[in-house]
Amino acid sequence: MERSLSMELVRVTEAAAIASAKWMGRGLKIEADDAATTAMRNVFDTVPMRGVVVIGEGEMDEAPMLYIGEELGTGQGPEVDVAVDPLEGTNIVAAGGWNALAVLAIADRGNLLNAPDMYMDKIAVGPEAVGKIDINAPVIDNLRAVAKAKNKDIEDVVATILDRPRHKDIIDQIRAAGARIKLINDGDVAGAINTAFEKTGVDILFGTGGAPEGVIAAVGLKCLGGELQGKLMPQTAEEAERCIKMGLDVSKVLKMEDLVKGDDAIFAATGVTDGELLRGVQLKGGFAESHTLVMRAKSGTVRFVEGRHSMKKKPNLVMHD
Ligand code: VTB
Ligand code: MG
Ligand code: MG
Repeated sequence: MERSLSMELVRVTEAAAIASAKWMGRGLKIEADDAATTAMRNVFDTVPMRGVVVIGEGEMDEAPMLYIGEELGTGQGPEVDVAVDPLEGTNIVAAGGWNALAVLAIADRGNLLNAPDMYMDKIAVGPEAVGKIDINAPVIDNLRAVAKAKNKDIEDVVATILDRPRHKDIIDQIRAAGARIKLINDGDVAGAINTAFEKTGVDILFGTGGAPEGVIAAVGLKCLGGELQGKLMPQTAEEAERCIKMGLDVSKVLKMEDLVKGDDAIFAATGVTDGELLRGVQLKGGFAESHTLVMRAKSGTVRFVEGRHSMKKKPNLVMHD
């Protein structure tokens, strides 16, 4: 995989973020999602790669673009698997909340887990606590492990978790252990990635979110030397059947190597709304500013790219109706 692909992929998430940011706070999550998806799709066509979507917006008959199996790129260059979430946090943008991202990940062909669109139980940490967590262990053991790895008291640890009734039990256990919590309304990709950055103040992610988001976050954490463990959580007999058909054993813990094989992988995320790690898109009139995190697992390079986009020269970036 060419390293110059990283910069090409920044252009992809930037376009998606800018297009969806104009919908911030307007209460229209479908419009925000469509804008991100269309913009992402358009820029992908200019990227020199032979990509196939393995995690996308749905099956061919349910999504007009970025569907699973869709080919992306110019048709020249490396053969890669592509995982996209053009707008990770449609509700966040609709409400003008925190941590919405335009995000994607690529890896050598065949190396990304083709995660079905269902729930995944997750636990994620940054590099200090790698090898010290276990999704099957009690919550308090994982909190203790992270505290020790980061040279903190358990009372100093901040766990992040989606604010959902299904998480009551985990939340109670975190509280009983004396650790602190950052409840998030949506966006557990950002939640997972944030655990690898000191400045976010987040140490560990717990809880059940989307399985596709789990794979994307795992690529990000691979680039950062962090760790995510997941367990597929089929909710219906049909979903359980789907796992069996795909050869996925739901009793098995999915480790980093199961989620993304090898280390030839790239992760890119542009902030749509402001977050602890990335600022959201700023629309300044004549130009837009974007903030992107782009990383390559092979080299371990982590870059923050600030973009300034001229609306005069590239009016298509933000199409006001
Ligand atoms: C999850 C989570 C995402 O939506 O998919 C969530 O992984 C949906 O969960 O980050 P619920 O069914 O509980 O609403 C996000 O938060 C945003 O796409
Ligand atoms: Mg999405
Ligand atoms: Mg999502």
